Amino acid sequence: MVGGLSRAQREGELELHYQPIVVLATGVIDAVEGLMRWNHPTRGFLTPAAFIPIAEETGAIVDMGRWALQDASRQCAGWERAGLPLGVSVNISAEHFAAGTLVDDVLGAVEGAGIAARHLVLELTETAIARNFADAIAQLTELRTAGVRIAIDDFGSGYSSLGRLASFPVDFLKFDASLIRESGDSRETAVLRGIVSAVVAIAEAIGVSTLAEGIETENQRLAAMELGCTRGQGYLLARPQPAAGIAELVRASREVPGPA
Ligand code: G
Ligand code: MN
Repeated sequence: MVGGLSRAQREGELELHYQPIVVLATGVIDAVEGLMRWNHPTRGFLTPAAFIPIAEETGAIVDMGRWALQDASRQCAGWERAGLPLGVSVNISAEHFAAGTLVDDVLGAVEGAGIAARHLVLELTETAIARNFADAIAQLTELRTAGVRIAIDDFGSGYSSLGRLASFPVDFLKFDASLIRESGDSRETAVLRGIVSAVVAIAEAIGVSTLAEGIETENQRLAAMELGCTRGQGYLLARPQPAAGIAELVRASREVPGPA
């Protein structure tokens, strides 16, 4: 399977699906996140959990990441030509920072597609940049100076250092799905939500926009809004899907409802 990854890429078995990101107050889709799918000849559709860890081990993830940046940028250009300017997020791996090609790969994709750099958002976890923090920050700072925006993915689910966060060039915090789930213990849920709501308020006050991930139920959507998150993402709002269906969803979400 491992050797299959570069072959998969050559033969077009890798595909980016796109999951809408919704402004909670209005329902408007203003961005999408690109998510890799591998349409394997014998094993069917594989989600990232099934192949990303192996791709990271073998280093194939760097080529795949470069391809994802190019595909997402091309799609973004297409949506813009269709009159639907849309932010597009791409997930970046730790290996891509270590490879030393990230800045060139990102700027190459932006220029190749002819999109404004601000349309591209790089999603990374705190863990992904922890290994070589100073070097990763240098790369991210260079990209952000060029206009590319940065999101911290799965925020609050793993090891977080507030000190490091302060030196991080960041535009979006994506709060991990576990933070808006109900825990069995209502006191625990209340305490957690108090903490998240305080962090959301600080983030928004310093110009960092917030998003709640993994919204699956109406209660979770309401919780995300009460916590003050600007945006949401999750199966309740929209599933990841091939690029072809996105324009119609975006258009529908942006239609201003007429008078009743
Ligand atoms: O780590 P990151 O947040 O980039 O992962 C996104 C993953 O979560 C994707 O594989 C996507 O398909 C999945 N996902 C998106 N929305 C939901 C949701 O509402 N519930 C669950 N369980 N998974 C989701
Ligand atoms: Mn992500």
